[in-house]
Amino acid sequence: MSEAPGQAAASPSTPASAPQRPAPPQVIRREDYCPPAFGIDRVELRFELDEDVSTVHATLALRRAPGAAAAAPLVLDGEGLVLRSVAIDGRTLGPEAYAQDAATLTIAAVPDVFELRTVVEIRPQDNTELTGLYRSSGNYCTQCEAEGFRRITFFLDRPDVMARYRVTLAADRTRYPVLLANGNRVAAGELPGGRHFATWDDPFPKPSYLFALVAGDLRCHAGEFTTASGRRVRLEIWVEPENIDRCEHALRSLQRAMLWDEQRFGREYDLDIYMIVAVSDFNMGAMENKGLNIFNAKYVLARPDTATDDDYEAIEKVIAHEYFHNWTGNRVTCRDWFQLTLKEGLTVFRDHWFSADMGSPAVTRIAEVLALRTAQFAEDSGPMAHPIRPESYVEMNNFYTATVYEKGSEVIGMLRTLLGDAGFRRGMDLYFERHDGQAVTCDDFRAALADANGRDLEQFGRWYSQVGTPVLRARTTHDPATGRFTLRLEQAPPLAAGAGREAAPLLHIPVAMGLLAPDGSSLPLQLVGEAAASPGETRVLELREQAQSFEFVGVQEAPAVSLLRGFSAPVELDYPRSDDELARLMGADPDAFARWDAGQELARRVLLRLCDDAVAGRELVIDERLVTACGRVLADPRLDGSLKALALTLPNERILGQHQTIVAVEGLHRARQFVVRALAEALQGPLRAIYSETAPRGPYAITQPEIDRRRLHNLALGYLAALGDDASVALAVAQFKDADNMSDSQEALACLIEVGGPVREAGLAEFHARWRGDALVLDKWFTLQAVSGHPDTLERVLALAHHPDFTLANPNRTRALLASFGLRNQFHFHDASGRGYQLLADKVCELDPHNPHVAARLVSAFNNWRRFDSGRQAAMHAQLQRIAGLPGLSRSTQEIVARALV
Ligand code: 0A1
Ligand code: ZN
Repeated sequence: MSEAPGQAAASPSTPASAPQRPAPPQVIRREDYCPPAFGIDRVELRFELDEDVSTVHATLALRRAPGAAAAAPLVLDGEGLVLRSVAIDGRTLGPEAYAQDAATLTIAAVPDVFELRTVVEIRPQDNTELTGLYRSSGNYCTQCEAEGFRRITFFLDRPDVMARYRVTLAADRTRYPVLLANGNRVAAGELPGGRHFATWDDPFPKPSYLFALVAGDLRCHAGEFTTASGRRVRLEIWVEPENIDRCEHALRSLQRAMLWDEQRFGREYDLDIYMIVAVSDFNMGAMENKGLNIFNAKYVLARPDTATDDDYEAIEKVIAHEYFHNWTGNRVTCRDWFQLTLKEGLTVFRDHWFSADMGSPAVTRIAEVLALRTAQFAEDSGPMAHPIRPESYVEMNNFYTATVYEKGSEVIGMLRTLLGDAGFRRGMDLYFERHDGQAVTCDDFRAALADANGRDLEQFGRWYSQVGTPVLRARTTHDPATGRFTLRLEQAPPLAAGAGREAAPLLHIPVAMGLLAPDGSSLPLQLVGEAAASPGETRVLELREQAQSFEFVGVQEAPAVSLLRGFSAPVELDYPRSDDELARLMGADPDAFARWDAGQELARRVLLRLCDDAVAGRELVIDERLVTACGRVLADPRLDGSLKALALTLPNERILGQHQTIVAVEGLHRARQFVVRALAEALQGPLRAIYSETAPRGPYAITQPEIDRRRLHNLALGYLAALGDDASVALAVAQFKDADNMSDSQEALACLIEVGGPVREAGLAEFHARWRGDALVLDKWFTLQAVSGHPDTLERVLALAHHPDFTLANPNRTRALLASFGLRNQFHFHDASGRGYQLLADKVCELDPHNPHVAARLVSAFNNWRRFDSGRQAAMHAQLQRIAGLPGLSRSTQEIVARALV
């Protein structure tokens, strides 16, 4: 995609029969589901790929579904297609036999069993929306989930229509030497006029959203995997020629994921070849097309000098996620799009488990919960709040959300907690046994888990309809005379207004907990009436009523309660405990997640109090307990570097804002900046010592101890640089100059940006000069500036939006600057002048006609506008109204804006 959307002439030359404008937005409801009237057994596609017009020949073997009305017409989905011919059983139909509108092709009279042939023309080079067939860096590629296949050919484009595909691609051999599609390659050869072809056959029936093709000038980094049953699978990572030296990590990640799925879930890969193609222009992270994954290059390419440790981890996770879809999504797919969490929640859950097994379970869990609290909790308390299985949508692409993915994964995690690892595995085995090759529902999944374990999961099923973040209230009483300790748990509806307070049915909530004695030791967990304590230091209480009391015996001294260990349920905890109790948990809880969480709660309290002080104009004074607690963490030999870095990273301003009725934008920023500086001053000695102790001792290595070391090293640098003294700034300058890897280089540059002045300008200029030709690294240059806390960030971002390297045509670049600014920089985006809002709205308006999916995601930055003061509310409201009034606004953006304005 070389054209900037602002200049692109996107409309294809359409003859009179082609649709001119899309149908008005229509709400699709879960309760209206009807099975398809026709099934498709086989699909044969032939693509003639050309620079101007590409032609798609489709042959579909159709049959009327049993029970469908005998006279029901055939209604196929199709958008933006120029229909050249349509034939049934070899006879070409005249225009009177069919009707085409903006979204469908209807053929009134069709036999029960027949062959349909259509020929359509499309113009992939003009496809800026990046769904359907489009071009990226001159290569052809596809993105069909959720409803992109209808932009390629007329079809029953819904996931419960599963068919076998045979696909032939024909294209110029010089420009497109590589021709790929799903399945196994069964033929290839030369064609006249310098063209060539390849035919691919996929033996597994699949829904159309899993269709993929790629044609281009690509290079392959290949490997192999031998399955548990001894089958050899060829693995191919396809990239643009200049990236061939950045594929090894992706390949190794894929091999690890394949082995893990065999070991954990007994699932083997089922084709002879597994291909991954990296493309530069992609709306999302990656796509699990059968045997031919298409990836945003960001989640494939890695070299030590270009990718950070976080990038390496993200690549491993996304590669695994797409691979795991082969069973959870492809072999067993969704009946309809309301069931999206059936494959996404479950596959995220599987990739989380994989990441925990590959690295540190505690670090992985903390990162997951942080992401959940930052993005999903915010979504759940705003206008886009929806259940993990939504009830309605206007544009399906708007429902690839943190709720469906991350909360969906938490719901599966609760099932694992309730059933135990062995029970969960039994349930998964039964799910695959029952439903392999089918398109099913979330209820089918839950039934398999319940049946395999003889468990009643009816009440648990309410999690699929529940909206908002439920509150778990905990209160305790202790009677030293009897040694009885009572924990009363109560569930309450979400705090957010409008999230269904009145009608909140009771949920089934697993609460993992433990008790700590004053000396920090774990207490036995024995309830009244039990013969003995439960094994281990953690037990899972099941809250099913509105309130339940759990009475523990043998508790002589008041314990500290460790609640929601491992974050056993996606709830907001309301448990007013003392700072001392938190400090005890922080120092001694055997559950590393709970230890971190206690520290975060302590820091949050301190920060919120300081925010109040800042707003009231009182002097800010650091709480010594926080300093002591942080000092202890730094000195704790039991904690690895990654855990220390996480523990010493203060809650971000967005999470803090969620704990205020009206977000105090300036107060939070001031408080957080103050605490960072105060901690840096108080802990200067240990921080300097740690910085030098953790200095690199050899060349870069991507091993866990090295990652841990770098994280602590960079955390120390971040604190020291906040002091702004010459010695600390010199450390950042030196690290930036000497770094042999992107983690150290990026962190040093981030510090220089905060420091500002000549060191910032020099660092930015050097980084830009070095990486201007590398899109993924240049994205980092934009992001680092967009998320900065430096006072002139807004001015910078406004200027960067006009930088020659900025373009809205590339989703990664758009996100690097604008989504980073709008969603991650609360202080500067919400600048009281409203200029941040103006910028974002301008860009949404500019982008919407070209890529409505990315525009809709950007506009979500305004979703929580009601949480801010009246001045900011008015400014955001005005921008939302301006966007809503834009003539021809896309269905995607319109849906988000309309919900925000309700
Ligand atoms: N199924 C993919 C996510 C995805 C969804 C839509 C896309 O394009 C509009 C692309 C990817 C996954 O979960 O990885
Ligand atoms: Zn997925």
